[in-house]
Amino acid sequence: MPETLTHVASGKVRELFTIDDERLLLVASDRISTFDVVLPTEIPDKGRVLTGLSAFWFARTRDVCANHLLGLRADGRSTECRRLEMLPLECVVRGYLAGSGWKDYQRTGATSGHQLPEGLRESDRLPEPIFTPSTKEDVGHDQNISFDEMVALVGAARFAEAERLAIALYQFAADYARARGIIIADTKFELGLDADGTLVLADEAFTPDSSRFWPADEYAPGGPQPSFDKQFVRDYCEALGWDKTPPGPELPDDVVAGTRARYVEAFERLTGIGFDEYLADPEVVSR
Ligand code: Q0Z
Repeated sequence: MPETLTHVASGKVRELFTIDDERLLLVASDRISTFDVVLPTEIPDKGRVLTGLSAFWFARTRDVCANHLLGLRADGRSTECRRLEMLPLECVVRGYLAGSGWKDYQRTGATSGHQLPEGLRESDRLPEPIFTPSTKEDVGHDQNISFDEMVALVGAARFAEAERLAIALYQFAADYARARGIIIADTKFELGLDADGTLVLADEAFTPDSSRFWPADEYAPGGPQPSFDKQFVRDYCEALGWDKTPPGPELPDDVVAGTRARYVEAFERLTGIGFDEYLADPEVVSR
């Protein structure tokens, strides 16, 4: 009998449905965004790559932090997960100086209350990873928030626990990826509370959509780094002279094929599992 699911939320490239009171279905599409705009052309299998990678990390980090994953569906892009009470913040961890962290540092020498050493260059590795949570904004960019604002939102004990978990998760994934030629410069994820009040890793984890993935063999601090996954798309868009306002441009076949290959390469390098094996049986990443 076909299931009827209630749609509860749409992200730029994902959809969320209710299965029942306890369970949600998270579905990753093949849509791609660049410069914050979703493009009209899809990247085949992108949603499967991201779903498989997330499930892989959930399995590998389960001793670091509990997670929401109940199971993967045979389509490889749908995750059944526990419904949690989500914390009202995005957990961001930065191991390298990029994006808004770099912008803040140039202006103030600090980011989100973390005073940083002088003389750092764009994309430099930080002395240690830092927790720089942000608010969830319905429209526009998430806003960085101070320590005091965070504590007001979730309380001091929860904040401390979220920070400890977030740093431990990042350390694990960044070390793992670095040994496989990928720098995870920073990452964003969501934590929720289960009925027992335990903090649980939810949503997606350490995918190229939720993190900056850089090819380690091209790492050259002192400027921006190429994106492991989206560089062909960005280069194409820059060469077009598109003004980065919607609608975005259609992508030509070679850019689509090259980008798909980069996603599959990230999956295979990180998991050590062939992507065709994943397509045949998505649960291979969870074992
Ligand atoms: C995640 C999101 C969207 C995809 C709510 N396990 C959970 N329990 C309760 N809530 C969530 C989760 Cl993952 C939850 N999001 C973010 C929105 C598509 C993910 F539209 N929102």
